[in-house]
Amino acid sequence: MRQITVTEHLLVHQKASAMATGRFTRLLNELILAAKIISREVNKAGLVDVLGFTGEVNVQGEQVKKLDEYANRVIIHRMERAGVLCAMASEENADLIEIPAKFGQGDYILIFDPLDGSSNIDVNVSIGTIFSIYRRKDGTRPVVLSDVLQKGAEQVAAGYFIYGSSTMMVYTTGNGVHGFTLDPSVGEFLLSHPDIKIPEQGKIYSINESYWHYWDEPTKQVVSYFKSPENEIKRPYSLRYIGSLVADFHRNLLYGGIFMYPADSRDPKKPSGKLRLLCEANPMAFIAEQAGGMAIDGQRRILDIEPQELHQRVPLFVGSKKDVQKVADIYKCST
Ligand code: AHM
Ligand code: MG
Repeated sequence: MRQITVTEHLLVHQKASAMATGRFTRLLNELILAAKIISREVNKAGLVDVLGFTGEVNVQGEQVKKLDEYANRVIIHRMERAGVLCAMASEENADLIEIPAKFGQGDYILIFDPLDGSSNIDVNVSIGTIFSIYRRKDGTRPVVLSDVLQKGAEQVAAGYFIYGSSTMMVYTTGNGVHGFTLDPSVGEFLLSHPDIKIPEQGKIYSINESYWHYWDEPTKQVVSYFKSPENEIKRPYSLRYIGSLVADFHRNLLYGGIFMYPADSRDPKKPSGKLRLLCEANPMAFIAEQAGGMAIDGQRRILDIEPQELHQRVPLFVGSKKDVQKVADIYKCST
């Protein structure tokens, strides 16, 4: 059977777009190369001295793991030289990352989480890189923060790389969701999951249930619903939680189900939960909707939220349409 590489797939889709200039393909190709480099490093993580903490604390107040820092550096290094970006934002950097004038500028904005699920690095459990791409609205002046704070519905592309039992790339440009698996023997991502559709209703719920005592009543009701033998599917959903958003989301995308990271009262500084709107919730919401699923913060569609700051956190409920709708219904009844 003829194998379709991700580059071929991009070129075919680019031809179908009136705005195609080749610059977007260049952007994604550079990102793919960065991910291949990260994947190589993740795969040999136990062999070389890249595990463990660097001793630094990132902008979120979390310990920075060495591989996180490495992945962040690789992406910034490659992408700032691509000549197609006007700015970047990373989960690991407090401020916007400017593109030095000497490398040339373009109109695209790249937002990313270089290595998501980093608590799993040391124990050989799947982790990933998440990306979200926008186009700036005003190219007549240097880029400012408000150019980057666009709502998720404005994304031109989003996706993730998952470093699991194999390395995969899943992406959307608003034209369905497509998955590619890295064939290490040829070093190419090959189309393995064309036009992914998430089942309308799942059998899996994914949440860190140890925070039960920090949730409000509607959130407890939501989780009780999925555990109940009297729910719509007449049996308890299976609980599956890896603690890597990319891996939990990817499994639910293929099998059907719901991922939840609600608000909780553990830390008064993070009343909206843990996940970040720009680099985690928005890209996953775009992919979920393109696959026929849904993503909300409890009441609102994630993609309609107007961001106020770069590292804004948001409650996230994402996955199969009927399951996410159920959450919306429960929250609605309780307000
Ligand atoms: P990270 O970007 O620092 O790795 O944090 C995000 C991760 C997600 O991948 C995952 O869904 C969540 O944190 C798990 O958090 P918790 O340990 O509170 O369940
Ligand atoms: Mg993350």
